Parts: sequence; structure tokens; C-alpha cells
Amino acid sequence: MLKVHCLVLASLCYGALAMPVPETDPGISSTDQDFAQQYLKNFYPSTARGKNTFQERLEEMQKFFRMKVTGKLDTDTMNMMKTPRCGMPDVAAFTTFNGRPRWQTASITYRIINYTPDLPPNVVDDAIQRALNVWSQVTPLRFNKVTTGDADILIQFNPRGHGDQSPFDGPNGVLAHAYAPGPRIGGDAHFDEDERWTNNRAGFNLFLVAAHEFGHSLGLNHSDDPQALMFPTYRYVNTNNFRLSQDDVNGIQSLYGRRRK
Ligand code: TQI
Ligand code: ZN
Repeated sequence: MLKVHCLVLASLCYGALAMPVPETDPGISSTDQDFAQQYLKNFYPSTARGKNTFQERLEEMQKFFRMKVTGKLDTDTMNMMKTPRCGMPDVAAFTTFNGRPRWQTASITYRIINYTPDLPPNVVDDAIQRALNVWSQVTPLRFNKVTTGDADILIQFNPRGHGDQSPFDGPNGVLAHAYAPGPRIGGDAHFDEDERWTNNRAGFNLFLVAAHEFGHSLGLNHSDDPQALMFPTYRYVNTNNFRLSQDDVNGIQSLYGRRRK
């Protein structure tokens, strides 16, 4: 009976805090738990899945330090938290491809080889142009559309196998892929025609996915900043006043510099 009572009390105490009851090894004191909670709030202010629970932040931290991701406050994790550290958050950041491939000219051509039947062609044209603008707004890069012959960035919509080494997989799963800057297939962006491409929050928003793919076409690999366009999970956001995250801006400017005023 006494034991049950203690449990109820303990959960009542935790209930008063912002985060749900953390799973914790028995050897860890409540002072240490408070310490851990404050540590995670300070250094993991936003998590990948965006719910910012104790467990999510703890998992982010364990991942960051390349520890076993248990989501539990174990002694190893507690020891890491007690290790003297810098006061800045453990920010996730952009990455580039190996060798930092990038376009050697600021003037880049693109060509839309074919169109998805999901949207009127002018809507596709517009989504692609806006997706490229996202990147040209913050760099010296300029994108010129061509309708015949070769181009740096060839854009196409296909289902399944489409002549490269990476066939698409039907609805969902892989939505699209793009190649890092380079000759021939380098820079090209392929969209899976088995997805439903839209201009809104239904299906997959072509502008958002294209903007992400063009990040790859320009030399950005994935970011582990959950707010970044280059973060590797799809998340619909309002596309009217779309803004790159600071991390995406830092990434693309590390390759091409800032926009000249
Ligand atoms: N396609 C992957 C992507 O573009 C393919 C891929 C994985 C890739 N790693 C890569 C391409 C490294 C270039 C470099 O990320 S996907 C999203 C997001 C995909 C995913 O279909 O999984 C978007 C395509 F971010 F939403 F998950 C577009 Cl926006
Ligand atoms: Zn990607």
C-alpha cells in the first residue's frame, strides 16, 4: 500500500512539470532528473519530431553524442550531461556532398523534359520557377529556362524505372531524387509520377519537394536541423510566404556566397 502511494505521489509531482514522466534508471536521483530536464531544455530547444517531450529531447541528445539511443535517462547519459560543456545549444546543421561539388558558374540552365498529368503545365512551370527562386534569392545564382537541347538541371516526371540506377517505388516512399552538381546527370531532378503532385496541402506539394530537390541539385545534402528545408522528412508548410531556414541559407551561401546587392 505504501509503495502504491509513493508512486501516485511521484507521478503527481512530475505532472506539475511541463514534460511527461521521464523513464529513468532507478539509480538516478530526482535532483539529477531535474538537472537533466533543464539540460535538455537548454541544449535541445527543438526536436526533430517537433513535440519537444523529455524523451524526444533525450533521444536527440543521445544521437548527437553518438550514444545508444534509448530515450531513457540512464547513467551513461547522465554522466555525459554532467561533463563540462559549452553553453551554446547543440545545433544541428546543413551538410554538403563529399568533395563539395558545386556549379562553377552563377548562370544555370534548367529544362522541364515532361509534365505530370496531375497539374496544368503552367502550374508546374510556376512551382518549378518558385522553387528555384528560393535559392536564387539568397545567392548570386540565376536560373534560365530552356525548352530544347541540354541544360544543367533536367527535370522529369516518371514512375518506376526511368533510365538511371534508382527506379522509383510506387506511391509514397521515395518521392523524388536529385543529383549533386556535375556533368551529364549531375544536377538533374526526377519526380516519382506515382505520387500525387499538388499545389496545396494535399498529396505532395510540388513546390516544396522541388525546392528540396534543387537544394541537392545545387550541392546541399541533408540537414539535421528539423526546421530546415533540407531536413529529410516531408512536412507541409504554407507556401505563400515560404522562407528558407537560416540553416538552409548558411548551407547554400557556404557554397555560392551571398546575393550581391
Ligand atoms: N528522396 C530522397 C531525397 O531527396 C532521396 C535522397 C536520399 C537523396 N538521400 C539523398 C537525394 C541525398 C539526394 C541526396 O531526400 S525522398 C523529401 C523530404 C524526398 C524526401 O523522396 O525521400 C523531399 C524527396 F524532405 F520531404 F523528406 C523530397 Cl522534400
Ligand atoms: Zn533530400
